[in-house]
Amino acid sequence: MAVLTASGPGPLHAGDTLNLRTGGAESNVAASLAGLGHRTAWLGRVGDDPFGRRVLADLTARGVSTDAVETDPARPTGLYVKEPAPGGTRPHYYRAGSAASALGPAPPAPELLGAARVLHLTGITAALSDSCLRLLRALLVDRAVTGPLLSFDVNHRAALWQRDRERAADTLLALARAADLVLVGRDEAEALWGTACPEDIRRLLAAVPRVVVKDAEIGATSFTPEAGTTFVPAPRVDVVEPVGAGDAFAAGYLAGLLEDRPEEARLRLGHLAARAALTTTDDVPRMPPRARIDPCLAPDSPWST
Ligand code: KDG
Repeated sequence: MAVLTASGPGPLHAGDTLNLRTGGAESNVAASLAGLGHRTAWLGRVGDDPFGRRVLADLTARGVSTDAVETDPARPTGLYVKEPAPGGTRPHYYRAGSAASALGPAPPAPELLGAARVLHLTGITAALSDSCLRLLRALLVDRAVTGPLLSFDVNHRAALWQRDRERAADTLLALARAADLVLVGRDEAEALWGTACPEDIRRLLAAVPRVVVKDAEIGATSFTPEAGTTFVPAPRVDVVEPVGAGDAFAAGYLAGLLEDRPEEARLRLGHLAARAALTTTDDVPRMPPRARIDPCLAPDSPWST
């Protein structure tokens, strides 16, 4: 989707200038993973319009394959506007009836996934339309594609669920429980399911083999079959804007997983990628070069080189 970000502080109605960028949780993850040196593709839909062309150009420039993206001549590219708000930003969505909302319900053809090792999905897509939700159910619950590890970031966006917390909670829990890897914020687990303790969240997700619970500036806890429980505190960072940090964390963690690194290094890579996102108003940060971050992946190593 396209993102318009106010270029200064203060409410949108009082401003003059908006910066045009690209956002959207799944494509953010793909772009950051590409920035960390991995081969990625985004399977999405855009309109045949300037915003759609910009999204495709930005993702291509970041090294993400957009070969499988569909351009819809009849629907516009999804758009959201970020308004500065106390303690963060307030999103204004213009995506009802967007090209992306017409994704699904049929799963992607197997050849589009090729030999992908990870398929990353998020709860945002589930909230976009009935066909999107059916697509996510087909992929996660019915396992319509076999091969890739199914990674699911809960990514609860209350505004996209018309603030119907109960529907969001039930739907997102059922999807999460069907995934191979779940990433979830402690705050969103509390808001959705009334469960804030990482061990309780892990129990709630029942049979999911890999669970990562993120707790903002405190740190992240993972539960995996190989390493059991692993906690890595977050590095200190002067936050410019939090939007996109969760996606960057997911990209870092997935990079560590794809590189078969020890669990602590996966979480560290997640934190380092998230730190890059926290220091920019863009939803997708530029990833620091691997030569700078790889020395920080060993246990107890400093967070900067
Ligand atoms: O995680 C960042 C995303 O939330 C942002 O880029 C846009 O997908 C988006 C959304 O719906 O909020």
